[in-house]
Amino acid sequence: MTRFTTAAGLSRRSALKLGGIAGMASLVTIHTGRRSFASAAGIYELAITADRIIIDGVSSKAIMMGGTVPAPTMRWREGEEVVVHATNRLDEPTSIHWHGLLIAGVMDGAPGFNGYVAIQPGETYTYRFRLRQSGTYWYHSHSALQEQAGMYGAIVIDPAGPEPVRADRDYVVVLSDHTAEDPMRVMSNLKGDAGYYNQAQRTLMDFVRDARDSGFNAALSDRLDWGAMRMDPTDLADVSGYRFLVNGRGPEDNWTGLFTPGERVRLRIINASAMSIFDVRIPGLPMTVFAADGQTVQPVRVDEFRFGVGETYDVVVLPREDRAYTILAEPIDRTGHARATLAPRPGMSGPLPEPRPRTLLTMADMGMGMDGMDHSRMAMTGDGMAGMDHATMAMADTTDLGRPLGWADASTPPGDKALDYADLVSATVNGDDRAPDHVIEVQLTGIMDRYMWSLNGRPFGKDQPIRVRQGDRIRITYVNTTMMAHPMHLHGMFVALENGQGRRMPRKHVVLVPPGRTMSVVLTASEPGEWPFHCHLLYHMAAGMMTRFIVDDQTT
Ligand SMILES: [Cu+2]
Repeated sequence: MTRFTTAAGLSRRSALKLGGIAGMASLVTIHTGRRSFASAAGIYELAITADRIIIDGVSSKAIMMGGTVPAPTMRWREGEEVVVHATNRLDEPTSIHWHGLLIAGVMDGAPGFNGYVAIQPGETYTYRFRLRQSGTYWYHSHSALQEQAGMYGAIVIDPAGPEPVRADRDYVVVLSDHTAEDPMRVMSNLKGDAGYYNQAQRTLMDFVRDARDSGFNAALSDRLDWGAMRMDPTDLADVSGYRFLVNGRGPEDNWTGLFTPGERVRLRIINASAMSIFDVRIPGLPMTVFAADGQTVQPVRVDEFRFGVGETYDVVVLPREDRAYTILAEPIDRTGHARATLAPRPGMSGPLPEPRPRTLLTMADMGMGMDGMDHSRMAMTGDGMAGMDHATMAMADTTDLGRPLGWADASTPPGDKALDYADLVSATVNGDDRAPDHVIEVQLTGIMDRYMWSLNGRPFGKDQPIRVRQGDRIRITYVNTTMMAHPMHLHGMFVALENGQGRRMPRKHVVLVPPGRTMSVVLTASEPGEWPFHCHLLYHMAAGMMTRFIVDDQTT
């Protein structure tokens, strides 16, 4: 019997070798005696267990699929039929959702939707589906807060035809956030006091400094505005105290992917965190993005990108030097970092850049900017600012305080290129280019201090499901009325992001909608069913930021 280590971190060659072993042997397994994960010719046995993991030398509780965090990488081939027997060894119901896969509703794995029922303790559920796509995806629990506790893993589907890019190495890079706290406890802390984890609240000293820099009235007015909305201008993320992981390893564990200088290295970067929006870069190594959410896009060379929970990017990098490079992912609230290394030999580590500053959100992030062109809160400070040149003030404010202003400001150095949604151009022409029959406005709503999150003001359970007919062409317009970004995820179908790319709009399963902004997507309602439609920030979804997207079957 062959020991199976998670394929996250295997070079393409080893993965291929492993695939060969899996093909010959009837079974590969880990955790001898426990059989948490086993596979034989397209049939997988996956046990869900409560266990402990060690991160940076510290042990904490976890919920696992297949005995590891992240769960074993599923390496499949387009066109293949896959069978997964998932056995619940927890003392609570569980589920596995195949994020981004185009499969029948009952196989999608979201309890309460499409006739799928959660897997009860001791039970086994058999998933069976044929793969009609290729690319990088992931899978995770859709029950309670189990995803936060470690129930996530990568899916790699090799195309039936040629790969979009050639690569000598192929690594999965699963980013996640880990808390030693019980996720249910985190939720109750948030419910009790939504600012519980906000350790960077603006203080009286900030006020005094603002008053010194921009005048007492301006500072006071700004302060009053924020107070009136009962929000805090640093609320970029609402849970902190996280340790950020790459392939289940902490920054000190330093997951390492090996390369030989001059090789082309493919990284399948997955944001599998519960709550963290990351800025990702590899200092000294530009990345060529060629797939977004598993879908091939025209190559775009970037120095960094920001991505929301649930999104994936495939990039290729060409490390030429005989040295270690650091893969760095900083959450936007800058409460830490995930770090991994690409190196020619094991045991190396690259330079670790200084942490970037935390940005200060602005009134524009509340959708109250002037003409949508000025990201500075100075533009909205009211009476004290009458008659002043707002643009000048904004500039002065930014440079004087030396602090990034506005959600979009990732502190990207001048001359560096950060990926923008507008850069994503589908490699193939969109199949359906009909104008939308219906426009559905979805307001992203919340009352931060009570930790109530909802869509169109209605939390899940009191929601008004969205109902369309199969074949309909739909535009969804997201209106984010909150000061947080929400990664919006529709199950069952891809949406095309209206990013100005005409018939080459990128197809996505998650769209990150910035605070205070409006964004739209179009889709063809091709898959009948009752699909979950929700914010992919786990605690937002749990608090009610979800609804049903019902596609009525027109064939019956
Ligand atoms: Cu949200």
